[in-house]
Amino acid sequence: MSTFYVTTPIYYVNGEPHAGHAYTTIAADALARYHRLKGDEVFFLTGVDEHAVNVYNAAIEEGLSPQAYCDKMAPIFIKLWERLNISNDIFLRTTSDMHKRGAQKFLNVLHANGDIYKGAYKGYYCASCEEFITEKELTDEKICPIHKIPLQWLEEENYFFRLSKYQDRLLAHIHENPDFVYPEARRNELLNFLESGLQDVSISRASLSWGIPFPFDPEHIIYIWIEALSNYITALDYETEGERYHTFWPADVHMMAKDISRFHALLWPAMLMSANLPLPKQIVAHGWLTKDGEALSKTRGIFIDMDGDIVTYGIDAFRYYLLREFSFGNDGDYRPARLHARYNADLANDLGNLLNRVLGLVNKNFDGVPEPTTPGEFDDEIKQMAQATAAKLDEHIKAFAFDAALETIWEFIRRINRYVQQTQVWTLAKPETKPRMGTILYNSLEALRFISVLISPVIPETAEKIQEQIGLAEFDTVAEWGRLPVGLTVSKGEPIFPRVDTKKAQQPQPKAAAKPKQKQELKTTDLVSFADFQKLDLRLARVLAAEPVEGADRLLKLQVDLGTEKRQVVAGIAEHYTADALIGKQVIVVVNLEPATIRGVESQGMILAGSGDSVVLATLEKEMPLGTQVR
Ligand code: ME8
Repeated sequence: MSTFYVTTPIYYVNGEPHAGHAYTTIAADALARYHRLKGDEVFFLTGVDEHAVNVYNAAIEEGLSPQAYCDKMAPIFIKLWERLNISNDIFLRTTSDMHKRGAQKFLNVLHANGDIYKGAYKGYYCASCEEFITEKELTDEKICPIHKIPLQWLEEENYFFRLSKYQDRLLAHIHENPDFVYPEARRNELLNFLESGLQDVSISRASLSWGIPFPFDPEHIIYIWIEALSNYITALDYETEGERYHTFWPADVHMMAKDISRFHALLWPAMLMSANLPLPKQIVAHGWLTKDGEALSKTRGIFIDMDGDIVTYGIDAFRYYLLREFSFGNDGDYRPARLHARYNADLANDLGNLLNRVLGLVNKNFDGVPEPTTPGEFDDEIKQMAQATAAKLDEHIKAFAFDAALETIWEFIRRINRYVQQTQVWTLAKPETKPRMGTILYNSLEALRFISVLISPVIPETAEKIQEQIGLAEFDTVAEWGRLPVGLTVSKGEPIFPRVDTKKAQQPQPKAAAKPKQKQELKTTDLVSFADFQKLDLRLARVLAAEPVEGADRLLKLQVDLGTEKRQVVAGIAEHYTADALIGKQVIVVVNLEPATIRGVESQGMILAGSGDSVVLATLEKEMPLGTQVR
């Protein structure tokens, strides 16, 4: 049996997943389902990337520990994937022990093979890309070209990975394996980049504590990209090199958007070369899903109302629209009006009406699926077209052309509609033509069964509904003509895509009601020692000045006076306090927290507050001198 291992990126948990993440995950899901249909043994990975600086900062903004924040966010991704019918075999969290142990083992191997050394690094860093920006990309404003946020200047002693050593082997690999990077545009971009020369990359951070420690120097944590990329093998339990690892590595397809193809097509293969492991077979990068021409972004707050569209049109229509409308390698603008049009034309009209019409005729004239006793005009053509459609579909899926794949299936659907029309089957109920009528209806039902198999990777729920309605008790996954048993009782046929009228679709979606915050349970496990508690240095301070943080609705930048010194602190309280209302207040500050840069603004501490449905600042019952220690 062939195997097929497909992955999505593991997504940062610094915000909730949006339609861009859904797009990659649905495409990978369609691939995984397609390969299962073909009989391959499939392993489909998705998951979350938790040790990032942007995740740490988001946790601080919410006043949670990074781990507690990740524990809150990971289930949001899991729930969305369940809702979207994603058939992943694993949901990898990088805070899991399996991943941590695997990542450390991998680093040990690179070290043992002589590809890690110590050096000093200086440069501008984007906390959202988690990458140093090269001289070439740096603008005068020192703004990240992708996220449009201020870059941070970083200077520290780091470990480096000898990426430059692999330049020639990478070039050779990409030249010798034309399908390694898909599509061609990305491949050319990478070749250009490679030809301009690769530099070694810094792979450790000494200034951070949120991450996986270096196995041979616990003062440093592993740079997020090195750690994150290794997830593709740690998820197979690389640490113990068990059966799953031997069955599925190397991966068949790493899927992602073009933003991160360079990490996957250069850094990751070089790391694998260093470890003497086989390389993934294909790095597949799709374009950006945009809204009014701008890429969706958690960092920049550009979203699509995916939830509203799913409520109006259903999961399958949403999945169908994403894969049918956009050409995989190119950018595509998400337009609710196009989703509406495709829903009515392709799903409700072409497919839904065909099913209804055929079931109606069967119910009116026969007792279940009729026998195909009387071949006639068009029958052979239809049968041949069914097989040809399956073959073309295979070609398109191999080329990641989901739009062409669906168009091919829809040509067949429209052909069956024409067959019903051309044969005027509804006029054949007279005794002398009834056997022919039965044959045409059998062929139409068999075509619908055949279609349901072909569409099942993209719209699995619809595929099942179709087979249920034509009377099959169990889903038949085989795309071979003539498998539909005669005599099955067909259902009356509920519309599988009820019409959504234009007015309803155009109404603005009601905003989801704010979810009441869940009461946090008191923790009686994970106790901390008194000594640990004493490590916290809490001090009384007074707010001297406060102002909003540009581009962050929830944040305020405060200047506080601790008696002996003044500090700047960023607090996620702007929805509950105006800047003016804070000035002069006494507050309690955690003063020995690692500094963090939140939305480009440095925060040198954290303010304590009660946090539930609202947020209320903590203070002492009476005023005391600034700098007083709070215990
Ligand atoms: O980059 N259009 O995580 P991330 C299409 N943790 N796809 C989009 C998109 C858009 N507008 N926005 C996001 C990371 N995506 C790292 C990955 S992997 C070892 C580590 C999808 O949360 C797309 O797949 O920023 C893109 O590559 C990915 O989300 C980036 O997710």
